[in-house]
Amino acid sequence: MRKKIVAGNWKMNLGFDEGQKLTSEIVNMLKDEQHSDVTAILNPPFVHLYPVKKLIGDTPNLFLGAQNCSDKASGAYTGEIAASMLASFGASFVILGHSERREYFKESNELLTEKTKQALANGLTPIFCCGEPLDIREAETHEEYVKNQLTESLFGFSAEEISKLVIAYEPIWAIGTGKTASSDQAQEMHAALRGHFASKYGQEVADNLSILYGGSCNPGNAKDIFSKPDVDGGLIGGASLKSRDFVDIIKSF
Ligand code: 3PY
Repeated sequence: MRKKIVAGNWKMNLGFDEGQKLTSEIVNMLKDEQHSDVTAILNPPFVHLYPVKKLIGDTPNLFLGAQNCSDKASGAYTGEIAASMLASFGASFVILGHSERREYFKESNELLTEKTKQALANGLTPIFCCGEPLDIREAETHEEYVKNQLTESLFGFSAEEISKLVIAYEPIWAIGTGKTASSDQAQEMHAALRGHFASKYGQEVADNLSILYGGSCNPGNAKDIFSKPDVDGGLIGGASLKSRDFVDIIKSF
């Protein structure tokens, strides 16, 4: 049985007090309200990691993640944060290859291989993002495009390493635009990507891989999207900044 996961990506939002308030509200709601066996993850900006971790405490099924890590282990790389540091501050997950990092910070498939190595070497679970821009979707070459992202970044890893990943499919045209892929479009891509992993690593590895959908996922559409057999949860942008919305999404399974 693969894990059901809802990960909140705060992106570059919230000051200290706002981050503390949001986390406390989520922790309290999750303690008070029954929710199923969903792994929930908060991925705040780096400066929030430690104080957010303190508030999460021993809340069942609630974990901490970062939004990025360095491709280097340590040393003279001003401004960078190493995967080992994230682990030592209590993170269990790290988002890698979000389309905003690919686009604005020119992160390549090759660089993302190195970041994935660092994350795995330090016991972090990468939430590895992939997804196509609008022109590729319109040209109907999205399946090949996204498979290629995965092949180039990940297919040098062993089956054991791949089993430690979480994949997030985020069509770029649905990120922060309010447009969502329909649940059928999401299912079609998730099934194709799972098939891609199966072709390289075998059906069992592919069947155990959690593949999340991301892109304007909200309490209104989560139930429909999560009902699809190959969708194992969501990577949530804007709606993860509102405690009620985020917890309602967790409860959408
Ligand atoms: C979005 O939903 O906008 C995201 O980018 C989630 O990572």
